Amino acid sequence: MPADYRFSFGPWNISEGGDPFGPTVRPTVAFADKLALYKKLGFEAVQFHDDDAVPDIESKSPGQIEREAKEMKKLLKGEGLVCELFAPRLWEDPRGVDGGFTANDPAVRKWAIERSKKSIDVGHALGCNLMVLWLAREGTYIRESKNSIDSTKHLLDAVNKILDYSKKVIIAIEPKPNEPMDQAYIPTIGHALALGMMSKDPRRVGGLIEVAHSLLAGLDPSDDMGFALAANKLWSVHLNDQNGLKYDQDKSFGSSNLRHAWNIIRVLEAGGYPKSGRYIGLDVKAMRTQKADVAHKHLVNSKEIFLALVEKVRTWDTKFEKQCIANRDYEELEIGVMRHLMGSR
Ligand code: GLO
Ligand code: MG
Repeated sequence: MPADYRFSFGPWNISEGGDPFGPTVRPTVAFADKLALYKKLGFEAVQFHDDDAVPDIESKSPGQIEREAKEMKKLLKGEGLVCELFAPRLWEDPRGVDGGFTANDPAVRKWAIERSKKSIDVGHALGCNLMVLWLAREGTYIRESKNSIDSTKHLLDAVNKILDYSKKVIIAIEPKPNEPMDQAYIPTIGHALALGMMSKDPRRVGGLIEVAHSLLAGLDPSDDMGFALAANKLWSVHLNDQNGLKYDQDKSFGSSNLRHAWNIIRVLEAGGYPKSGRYIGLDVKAMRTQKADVAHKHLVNSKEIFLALVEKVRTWDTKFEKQCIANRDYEELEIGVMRHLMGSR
């Protein structure tokens, strides 16, 4: 088994199974019990929402936030874990109903930036500098409700204020084209990196690419990752899968698109991702049908598929590939890939 990748997931990936059409179907797993599962399942790092680390963060003073985050760091240490990244969960607060950074109400925009600063305090107390901005509600249900020029400027302003607040923080923007909004303002990695380039410190803004989000945008996730790797901006990934253009499914990695998954690993290997020390993050959901005692299989299964495909990439006959390319015989190349993946020859 290739040992040079490190894996992480977020506590929200062990969930109660509720969906928009039905209530929860599994009991809540206490945060401490989730932490205890990480190492057992073969994961080394935790992805945090700010209020995973400090519940009810809005009602707490800066001193209390820091104390609680430091307590969480001790818990992590006790489990032999680290914090990979942290994210401000703006989308659950009633004030963020129509977005935070791009809200029409200036008081809400101010709140979103203040909340992001609290997140940074939490992240730093957890010993982490990598902040993820998944811009959940920064978009529109109908185009007429906001102005895309102003919204882009508001997003830029937020990024700049975050960069000003901490000289240590680095931001990975996680693009997604839709859901919960009809249209998001930062739908692709191209938009995310362009926003970073417009910021006051482009060196500190990069991206996190989620497979399902690229697929929902009609793009190839491995090419998206290649684009970010070429710019040295792939700072984390959310591996999962998606069966076509529908709601965001967060299926186990490789379970719908094995060929996509193989190409993702090819590009991560070619781009030196394992050597960068960055994590392979998962963002996967258990099926709602899964019983509570086996509602973590999607995590280990995703990791198993990932590692099996690393093996496949590393045992791929690159001489054969070069020869096919030289002959411009892509039919031969394709059947070679399929045989290798199927183990049929
Ligand atoms: C939802 C996103 C979400 C984020 C997470 C980190 O579609 O993928 O899960 O990755 O909240 O900010
Ligand atoms: Mg994600």
